[in-house]
Amino acid sequence: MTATEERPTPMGYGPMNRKEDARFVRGHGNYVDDIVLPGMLHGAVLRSPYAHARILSVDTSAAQAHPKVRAVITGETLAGLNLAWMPTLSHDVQAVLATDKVRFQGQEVAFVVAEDRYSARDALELIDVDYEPLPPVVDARKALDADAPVIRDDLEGRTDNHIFDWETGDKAATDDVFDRAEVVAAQDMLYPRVHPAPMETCGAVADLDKITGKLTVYTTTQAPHAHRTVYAMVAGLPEHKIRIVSPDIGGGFGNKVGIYPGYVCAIVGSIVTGKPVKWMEDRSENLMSTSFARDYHMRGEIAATRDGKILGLRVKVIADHGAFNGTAQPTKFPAGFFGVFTGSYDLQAAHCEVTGVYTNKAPGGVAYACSFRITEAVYLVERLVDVLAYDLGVDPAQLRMRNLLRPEQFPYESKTGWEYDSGDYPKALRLALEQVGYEELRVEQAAKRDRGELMGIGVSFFTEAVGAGPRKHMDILGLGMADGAELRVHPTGKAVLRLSCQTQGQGHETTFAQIVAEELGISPDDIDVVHGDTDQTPFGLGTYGSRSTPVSGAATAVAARRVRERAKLVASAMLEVSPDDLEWEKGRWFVKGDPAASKTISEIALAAHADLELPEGVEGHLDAACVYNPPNLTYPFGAYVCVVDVDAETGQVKVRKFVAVDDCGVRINPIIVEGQVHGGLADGVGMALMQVMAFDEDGNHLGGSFMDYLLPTSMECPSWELGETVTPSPHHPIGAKGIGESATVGSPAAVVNAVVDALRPYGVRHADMPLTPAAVWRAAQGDPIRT
Ligand code: MCN
Ligand code: CUM
Repeated sequence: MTATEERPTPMGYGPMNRKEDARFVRGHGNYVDDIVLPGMLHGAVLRSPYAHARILSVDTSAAQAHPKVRAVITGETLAGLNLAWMPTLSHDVQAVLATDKVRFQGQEVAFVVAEDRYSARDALELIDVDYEPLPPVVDARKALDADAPVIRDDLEGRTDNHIFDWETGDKAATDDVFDRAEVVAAQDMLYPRVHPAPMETCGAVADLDKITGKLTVYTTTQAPHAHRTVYAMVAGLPEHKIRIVSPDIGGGFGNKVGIYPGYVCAIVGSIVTGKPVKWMEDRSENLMSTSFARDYHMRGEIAATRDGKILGLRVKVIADHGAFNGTAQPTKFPAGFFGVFTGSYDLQAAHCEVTGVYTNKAPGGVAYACSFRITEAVYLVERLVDVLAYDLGVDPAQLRMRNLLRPEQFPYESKTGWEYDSGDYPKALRLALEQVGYEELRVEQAAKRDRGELMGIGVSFFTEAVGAGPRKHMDILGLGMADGAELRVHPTGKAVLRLSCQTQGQGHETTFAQIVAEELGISPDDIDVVHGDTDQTPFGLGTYGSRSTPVSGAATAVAARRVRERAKLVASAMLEVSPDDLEWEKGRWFVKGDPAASKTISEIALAAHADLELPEGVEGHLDAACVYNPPNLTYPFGAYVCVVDVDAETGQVKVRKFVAVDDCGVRINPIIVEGQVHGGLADGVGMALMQVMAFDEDGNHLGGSFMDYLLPTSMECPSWELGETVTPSPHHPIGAKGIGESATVGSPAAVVNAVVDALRPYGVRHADMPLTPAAVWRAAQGDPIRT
């Protein structure tokens, strides 16, 4: 299926070209940097050249004297307004502009507002900051050493770099399983620091209207309502005086969940100058200072019987959170949803401990299509299963097949307390193995090994957990994770749907219209989806953790069903029969046994606004709304197989073939689902083979451009081969599960497993990402762990 084919609009689910593409492919997208307001000024951020240094003085006089500069804001200015520090999404604080120390290279130190962007940048050079360099903490594994410099001496009583200890599972039961196990395999592994690198960098245009007192912020955000509430709480402004608009933001990938200092500076800049202020970071600023992902140092152990029955998992993690704990995840989950590390397997016991530490690096950790750290969890367990297969000398696909949860075990409560809603795992794995031609590939591999050629086959199986989440378990900064949808049906039968979630490229304008179409029989072309503007949409926590379909999609379906029920009452008045005598068929209510006696949804919509005598208690109009509080997460899953060829001389890896079988329950729009999977698979190849945010021992950031931090292109990607199974979610109104992060979560392990499999003739059992040619070559020399 290709997205460019001409095709009719389906009246509901099915392949449909994206409505938003009409403007995107014509260059008519409206990104934050496209916003131009009358009299708008431009801001630029001065950043720290040091990873760790005391600020002795900041002299802004020369910058202030620049003829085009309108304001220079420092940490001291902000401290006067009580805005030098802001709360993070993880109940820590982060410096907006540094006052006492800088704590990572690229940290925000001062903000210049000028008449144009160039002058703002030029004036940064005129600011004189006197720094006293301090020794930095770069290696998370040394952050808790007794002699490690204390990064967060701003926090009262702080004498070390410890953030949190978190554990899950049953330690005693797990230790017992390990004590009794015939086989235990252990492996240290690093999921390196990587970056989501969306197409549009982060930025904001802030506009305070001094007459009305209303602040409008056009900004790159995945969660407009959450941002508004945070600004309201921090600035003490009432929410109705703040409007957050998130237009076509050019990709998010988790990079645009939190609030960055630059946004706050743009707002303060507008307050100080009385003019709109635009701040857009450049690519280096984005890579150096905004939410990174992963950075988990993991030690995993897997216990099994000699004949390959997996019994237990034991895990210890050091989590590098950077200089401020700015990770975006539900409050009770300091390690995100890493607790699903037991993966897709039936085992007896599991236990995990995660210790979070501060280092002199940018804050973040939860981004890049991670489903709140399920990327790390899946990578860990899928590498461990392969390590176990290696030690036992068995086929990794068969080992998985033997241990996968069976369909009759669902709903399944995992050993760490997650209730998997539905699945048929063996079916998905069987399909993937058939589709890729697994047996034949193993024969080909054996023949190649005989000839000294390196070919590898990597399998991964993943269970995702998306759609956060039940309000009683999940909140962000105390805000429960429910989302609203409002559906208004106009008199002519066209509709407008207002959503709290926010698309960043996932095609919500199309798929959410399709949900309404499926429920009401109004063409998706006639349904306008409005999102990304707090003045126009109901409250909700936004788009991340692939929660839009599981939460807002459910809200949409429920609201549409409420419209349908209202329509039924109006139709009964129109047809002069009891509502009980009516039956629904997509697009119309008809009289049972007399299908010709019917009213279409648009006839009903008109009547609902007309002078028809309505039954007692029926108000007229067909509008309805829903606030959806999900009863559980949804659990998409999938089976991936990757085939690589490795050049023994150069260490270069070529991904030759990749089969991905995904199950996201009912698919609303298969083209969009496939597009999401394609993107995620490319992410996986990127992380497995090319990407890392590296630092030198002084904490200098070594990945500040796309020359150093590599994005995968079509050259590195094979022609993806997709398959599907459909296991509806039993608790979701339309049986859909999320898909936005599945492939990013599931694919890195498949690629790494394939490369390690290729290197088997060298006795390689594990090698850390990214498997660059140099790393592959080193692994073949017996040096597999990146240090
Ligand atoms: N969909 C569908 N049928 C399903 C499930 C989903 O047709 N059974 C459709 C949805 O309706 C939606 C899309 O697939 O149009 C993705 O849906 P969903 O899985 O609900 O994910 P979200 O919309 O919440 O998107 C968030 C997710 C995340 S968290 C990251 S990170 C990521 C991802 O989406 N960022 C992206 N994919 C991205 N794709 C693009 N182009 N840009 C990003 O920034
Ligand atoms: Cu973890 S990236 Mo997405 O959840 O926005």
